[in-house]
Amino acid sequence: MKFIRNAFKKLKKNIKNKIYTIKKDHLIREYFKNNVLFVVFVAVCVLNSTMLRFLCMHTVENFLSWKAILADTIVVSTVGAFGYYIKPKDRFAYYFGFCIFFTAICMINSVYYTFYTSFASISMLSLTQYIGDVGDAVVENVLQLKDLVYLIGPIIMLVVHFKLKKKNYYKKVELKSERKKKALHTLTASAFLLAIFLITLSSLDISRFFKQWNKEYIVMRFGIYVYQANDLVASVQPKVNSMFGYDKASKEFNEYFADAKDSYETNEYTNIFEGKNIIAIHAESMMTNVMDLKFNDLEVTPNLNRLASEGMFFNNFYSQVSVGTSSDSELTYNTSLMPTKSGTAFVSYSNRKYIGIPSLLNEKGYYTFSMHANNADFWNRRTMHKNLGYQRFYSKTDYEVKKENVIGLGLSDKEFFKQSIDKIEKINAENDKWYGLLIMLSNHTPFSEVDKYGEFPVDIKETITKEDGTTEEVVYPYMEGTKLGNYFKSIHYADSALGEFIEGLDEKGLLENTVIVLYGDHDARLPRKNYDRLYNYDKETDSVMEEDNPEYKEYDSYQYELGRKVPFIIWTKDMHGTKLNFTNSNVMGMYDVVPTLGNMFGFHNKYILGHDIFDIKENNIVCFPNGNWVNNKLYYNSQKAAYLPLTEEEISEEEIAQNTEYTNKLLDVSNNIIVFDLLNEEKNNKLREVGTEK
Ligand code: GP9
Ligand code: MN
Repeated sequence: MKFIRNAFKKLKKNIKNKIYTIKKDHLIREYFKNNVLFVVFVAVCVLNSTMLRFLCMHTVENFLSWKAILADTIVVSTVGAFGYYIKPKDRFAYYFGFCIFFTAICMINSVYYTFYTSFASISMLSLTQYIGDVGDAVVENVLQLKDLVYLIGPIIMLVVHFKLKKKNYYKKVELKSERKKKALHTLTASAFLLAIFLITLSSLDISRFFKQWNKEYIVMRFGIYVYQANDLVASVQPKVNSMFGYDKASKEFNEYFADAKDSYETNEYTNIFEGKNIIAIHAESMMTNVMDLKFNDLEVTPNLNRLASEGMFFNNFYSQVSVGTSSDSELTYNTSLMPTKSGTAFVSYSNRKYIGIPSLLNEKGYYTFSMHANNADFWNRRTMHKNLGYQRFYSKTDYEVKKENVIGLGLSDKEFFKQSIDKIEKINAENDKWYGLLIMLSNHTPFSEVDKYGEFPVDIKETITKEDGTTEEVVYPYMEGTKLGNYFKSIHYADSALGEFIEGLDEKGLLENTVIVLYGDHDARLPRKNYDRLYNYDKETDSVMEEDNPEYKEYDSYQYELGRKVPFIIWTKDMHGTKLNFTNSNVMGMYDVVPTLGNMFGFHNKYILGHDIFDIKENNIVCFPNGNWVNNKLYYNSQKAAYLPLTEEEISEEEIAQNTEYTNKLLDVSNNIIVFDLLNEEKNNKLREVGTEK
């Protein structure tokens, strides 16, 4: 009896489900029937953008990226919703127009990606030479089937259109209120999808979206249409910024540099390296405080330490980066200008005039080049390196990148240096004097590929003698398994790559007439709490000491800021033991590099913000993009309007106020130089002429 009742219940449930499904199917079918144009429009545009991603980026992450599909759907359906305001007879033109527009975006990016392994940017179209390049590229590439595949979207739309026409679909009468209702319903649905999309965004997604340089990531997470809109805003922003305040900016600029001289003050380092080749090493996330560290008596950075002890070592040197990290570091190193207040100079202001070290060396007959085995468009380097004066930029496509040689973002530093030596050897054979910047990559956050860094335990090993006279080795985990510990392993790897590079250069005789210049580009960007365990490890309990422990060393926000120093080293093979072999402890910033090196190599730039360290000596000041500053006497925090004294010396309030004012002025002038393109004499002369005509 019970069995029959159950069977009956089951049957009833099945019928109910069936009816519900039929109803649902019916509803969906009805919706499709009435909105076929909109549905096909959304489907083909989303399909195109999905195809673009799949054909360009062959990573699992990309294939699984439903967020991009969602974002594309939101964009296209929002655009599509407005189509409902149009009468049915004219609606096709609207959808077809936008379909062509979205298809064009996909096709342009598809072509661009083939050539540059990156996605297109509207801002670059303003550079005429870029249009030339892309123009050629399009012509050469036009026959590639994969770029034409997107035409399938408009073709499908046309087929659907003719079918609908036959069925008199466009003759349907739709009341205005009905059309409005449809539009609003569709917009509501898009808004609902948008809410879901926003909830799922991670902080990394958001930060990369605003920083805008990691184009592949943005396309992978936000889809090509959002990427292109974001890119449009980024391209327009600098124009808006530079529309107002030119006169004031230009006046302040002229006042600021009114007394600037056409040559540096001479000192004992003037022209000491004139005519020598230069290899500058941009050491990713290399920090000075690591140089003092040892684990089980082994130095974390033995090679860096050797260079520092044999050459000129500036151990109180700061990088002055903002959100543009590596690129900001390159900007300041090359031009002595500070990062911009909004956006980044490399991405948002790449069409401004810059006076870079390479262009100054070009004038002196040097051949100049840069090398970085990453995608050339990262941080917009392809454009900016040319702008700074590098005659040749060797990027990822110039290197052989085998899968087994990849660490983190790309080719491992060891392999990068190895392959670079061959290129430098050739350059050396073909050129009289040369200057190259080599940008390292492996020691990059999140420092998680520990198995690739090689053996370097960051634990504490102790040998204990027991009562019976036998010995035993005890291991305390210490920094093992921590983020900072992994950073030490990573930096140890980078250091050993550096060692191999120097050795390799020497073997080829490339160090004979060459000066090595090395700078850390910025700190490891690890939160302050990571340092607690390093300085306050209690091995007995394998934990961090309590703050009330008398041995507890507080690593406060000032210690953290001071700890962000990066190494700056100038080294030659034969410097050791000479009067050029010393450590300079005066505070120094990345913006002091141009004048300091300029004095040694004999190149000069009038529009610099830093000083020759051998000229300004202990009176130097390093300003940071956030308004903080540091000199030999104190570190000043502008947000808190508080400071940490660094010496016993009395400091007057007046002196602090003066330095703060100096910092603000310097940041303003620097920002104006970039935003208003004030180094572009031709442009400024024209503007001045227009001004006087008025
Ligand atoms: C990218 C590399 C890292 O090519 O230089 O940049 P970062 O994340 O350090 O700014
Ligand atoms: Mn960096």
